[in-house]
Amino acid sequence: MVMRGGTSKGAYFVAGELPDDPDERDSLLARVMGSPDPRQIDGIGGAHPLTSKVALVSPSSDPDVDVDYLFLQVGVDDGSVNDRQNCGNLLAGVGQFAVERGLVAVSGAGAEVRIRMANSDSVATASFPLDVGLPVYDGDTAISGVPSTAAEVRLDFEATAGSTCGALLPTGAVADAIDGIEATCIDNGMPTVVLRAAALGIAGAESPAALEANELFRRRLENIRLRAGELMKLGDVSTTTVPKMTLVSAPRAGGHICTRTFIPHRCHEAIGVLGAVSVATALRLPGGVGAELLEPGDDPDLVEIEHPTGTFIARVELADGPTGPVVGRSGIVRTARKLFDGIVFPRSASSGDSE
Ligand code: NQM
Repeated sequence: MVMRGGTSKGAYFVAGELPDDPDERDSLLARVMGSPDPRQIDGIGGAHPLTSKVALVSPSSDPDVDVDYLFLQVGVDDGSVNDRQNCGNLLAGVGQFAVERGLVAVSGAGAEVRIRMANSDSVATASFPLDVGLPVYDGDTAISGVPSTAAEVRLDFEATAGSTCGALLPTGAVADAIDGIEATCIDNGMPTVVLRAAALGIAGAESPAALEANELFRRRLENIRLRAGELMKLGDVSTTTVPKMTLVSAPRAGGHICTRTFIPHRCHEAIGVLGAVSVATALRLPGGVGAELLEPGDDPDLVEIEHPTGTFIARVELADGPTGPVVGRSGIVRTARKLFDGIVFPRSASSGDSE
């Protein structure tokens, strides 16, 4: 099934219907998407990291959750298939997909599906409306970056702090100097490096295309990322899609902070879900890089993040811990839609390279 999940789009499969062998499975998924090829012309991928995604969903053996969800990022240009990150946007469609495929039993006017995000071994609950046992996709909820409205999907996260790196602040500090630039390296569901846009000589509200065209800036950002990956205990991140890089500046459009995020080589048209939760957390920590640029609203737990196509509201609850703030629950609102359900015809594994 092809679904839009939040501001991303991907192919959702019942995990057991794909080959067990990970190499065979990954080769198949790359061919399904049409990778490697910058246009993904021979597959169903959309020629951008945000539309070259896969969700594998299976019934869970853990009685505390309903389904397991493994996210796989398929590299557009290189055909790599990577499980080193989560995706909170595709997560927005996992509950509905599980209902459509009969993986969970539901009844009544709404479903609450508990989902284990296998990439980080953390749990999210997706709540969405039902009609006669099937998901309702139509609705009047708007999210920035999607031109049409749809039914609300609420996602509530548990224990996301340090889910990939082992600690909320994997370097042990709230701020580090990397290549002479101050950064907060954080993992509240997505390993992310938060930097002040001005420290890198940019305004911070440039278009994704303008930022991607700035070669010097991108090289500098990548050097910082490679170093941050080591400091965040992720090792050599030259071929992985984490950490993400978020540049922050003062808000311009009525939000609380302005962002531009690299995921990590393309500039996001919006911001990722767990990426947004991680950025909001960094900005609320005393000493977090860019915290002084945050112009909070009445409820300090709600951070309205400006991005290239609008704003994203992340709810992050912090509490006082023995050695400083500890992260409580977090949550966000998304929408998702079933776009297509059918049979995909990947090119065969033996099909040659024409160049
Ligand atoms: O951060 C893109 C997206 C994402 C990830 C990325 C996401 C998240 O927008 O949870 O949703 O950062 O590669 O789908």
